[in-house]
Amino acid sequence: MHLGIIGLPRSGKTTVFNVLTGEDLPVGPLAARGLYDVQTAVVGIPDSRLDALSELLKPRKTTYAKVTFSDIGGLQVGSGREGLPGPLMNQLETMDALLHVVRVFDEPTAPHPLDTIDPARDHMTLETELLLHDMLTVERRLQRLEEERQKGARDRDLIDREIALFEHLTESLDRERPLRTLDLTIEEGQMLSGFSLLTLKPVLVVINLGEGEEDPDLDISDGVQSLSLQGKLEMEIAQLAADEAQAFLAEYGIEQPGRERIIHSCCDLLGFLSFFTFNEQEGRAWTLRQGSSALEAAETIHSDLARGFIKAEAIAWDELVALGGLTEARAQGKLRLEGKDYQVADGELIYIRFSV
Ligand SMILES: Nc1nc2c(ncn2[C@@H]2O[C@H](COP(=O)(O)OP(=O)(O)OP(=O)(O)O)[C@@H](O)[C@H]2O)c(=O)[nH]1
Ligand SMILES: [Mg+2]
Repeated sequence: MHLGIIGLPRSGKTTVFNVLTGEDLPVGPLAARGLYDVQTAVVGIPDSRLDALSELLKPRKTTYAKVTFSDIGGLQVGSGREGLPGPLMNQLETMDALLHVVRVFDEPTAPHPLDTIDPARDHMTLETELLLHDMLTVERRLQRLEEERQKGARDRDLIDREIALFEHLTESLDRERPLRTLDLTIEEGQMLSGFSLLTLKPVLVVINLGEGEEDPDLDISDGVQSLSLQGKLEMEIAQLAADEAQAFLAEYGIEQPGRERIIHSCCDLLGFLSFFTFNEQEGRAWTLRQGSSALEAAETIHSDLARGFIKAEAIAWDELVALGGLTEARAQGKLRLEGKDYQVADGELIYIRFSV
């Protein structure tokens, strides 16, 4: 899972990156290294269910599932109209989803690029740049397809179907509707996969509040989810030792760190679930697309497990904790035996039986 942090200049992208990763990248005016500077870090996904299982089963080590974040600077007013520069485009197109940071905080030492604080406007501004980028892409593709049709270059039917699809995209973009709001079929999604259409990507809007500031309750629709956090404050807390951080969070009345809220929202947004594996050495969490089978879970762990798959043993994490251990679960026949088509549920502990 790879998530790109985007936003207008000085919206707090690097601040949010630091919140998510616990890194200490410089923020503010001294931070700019170059327009298309990208910073990347891999972070463990906090999971209290895995913690509870490790507490019970006591493996030598516990390994969290991973998510990758990139701080992608360089988008600004006019980016989409002018066509995004190659290096920026290359970064954006590899992301599974985008975290769009929208500024609410006021900070005289970091002037807003549009002079005033207006989160709804900022959100639309960046979204419009992405829409313009997609319009250019779609227009170019349609021209190409028309040429191909005249030349009779490819299967006529295929060309006609692609033209119909791209015309459908044009209609949506003309109405300023991001492509993620369209109900595309799997086949249509596949036809579009090579085109780096940015408004097709899932988006989580992160509203960056100043300390003690109220959530402005933005009316953001267009298939987008949002959450708010006090970026600078949470960045400072994220850089403290765990027990100190805990104390500060309590003092500021923050129930759950922004890091956890954002990561969990991203998992939901992308339709990922977690399952767990345990042996004496290691307890480990893995992410998997919702609806995946036991065989796909095995594949995620190791291709050998998928190749030699026999059965999967499965139990919900909380059921195991309530039973008090694996021996108890086995004795009471609570480890279910499932075949390769079994749909893995969120929070299950899975043992793959295999032979290669
Ligand atoms: N008061 C306050 N200042 C903030 C907050 N978040 C960010 N800032 C400040 O705003 C400035 C810009 O923050 P950055 O995180 O560097 O923003 P950015 O989007 O990465 O900026 P560029 O990479 O230059 O586009 C810095 O001076 C931050 O300290 C906040 O929640 N409150
Ligand atoms: Mg930055």
